[in-house]
Amino acid sequence: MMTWHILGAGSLGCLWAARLATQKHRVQLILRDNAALARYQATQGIGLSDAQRQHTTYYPIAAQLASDAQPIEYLLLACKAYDAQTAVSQVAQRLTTNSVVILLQNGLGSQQAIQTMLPQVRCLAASSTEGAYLAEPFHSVFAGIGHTVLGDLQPNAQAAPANLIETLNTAHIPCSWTNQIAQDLWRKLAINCVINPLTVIYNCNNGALSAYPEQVNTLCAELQQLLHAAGQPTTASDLTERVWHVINSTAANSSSMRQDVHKQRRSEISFITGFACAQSLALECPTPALHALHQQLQNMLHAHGLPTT
Ligand code: NAD
Ligand code: KPL
Repeated sequence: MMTWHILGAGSLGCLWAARLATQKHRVQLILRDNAALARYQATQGIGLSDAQRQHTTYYPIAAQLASDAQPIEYLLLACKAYDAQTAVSQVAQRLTTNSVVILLQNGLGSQQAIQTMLPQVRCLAASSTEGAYLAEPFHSVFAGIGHTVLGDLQPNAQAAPANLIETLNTAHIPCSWTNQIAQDLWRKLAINCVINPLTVIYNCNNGALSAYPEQVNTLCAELQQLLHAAGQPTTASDLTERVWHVINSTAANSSSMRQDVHKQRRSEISFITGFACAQSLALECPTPALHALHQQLQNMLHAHGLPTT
């Protein structure tokens, strides 16, 4: 049995917590403050429902604060990218050289910042296609079956953690290991850089982007240059085809960024187009259409009264 700490009891944190608890692992939620702890203790525990919300199971998982003294063996960081560094710094003193930290954040930038903060700790980045949302606090709805790829942020750090991958699959968290997680993260980032902002700007589902082929193709061409400059030629080679595939295969979906805007929630823009624009400057690889898109997205977020970073 493993001991897991889950920092961020939102959609994905609850989804992972419930499945790990089912396998009798020792799971602890780490909540923000005493008020959150009191709100959680007034519930029946973590709720998990199927996509149709026909069945809900409650899991009486233990909860604590970041200030607890218990050392952390496996830490699942399940907060948004913009909260990740602060959240990790609150538990950093509880991590040891034997700890493993799994980073679920979307986009790029937060993972590297955390590995830099924790040079002695094994940090694994995750790229997940699972989908979940909160029906209410501490109650997650498992909306989309998917798969999670995990890999070391520090290249060739150690042997693949076969026991971890097996444990997660046994807990019905479908996942696999890669020695090249940067490739998966960059691919998802590039796809998100095209689809997410355009769906916000045109306020449309993913499939409706087929009405803007020139804009999509121009952005893909710039991102291909950026991927080459960033040492990701494999991801660059088929980016345009992949973007069109995602547009068509998720035609009826509303992108995560558009959902954030509709729900008046802060987006992860700084870790998507913001990160890509910063890389284009750092690598001296001009991406004018991407910069214009990022600026237009910021204007749009500002108009909605939302943070632009
Ligand atoms: P969420 O907003 O539902 O949950 C995040 C939780 O973290 C919130 O409850 C928040 O209060 C908590 N939190 C933040 N800072 C904290 C702190 N310092 N201490 C304690 N708790 C803290 O987010 P989510 O949808 O679960 O997404 C998490 C990450 O996973 C994001 O980067 C997202 O893009 C990515 N992701 C989500 C999905 C999905 O379907 N939800 C799918 C793939 C990737
Ligand atoms: O990952 C996505 C997101 O919405 O963030 C895409 C692939 C764009 C699917 O909607």
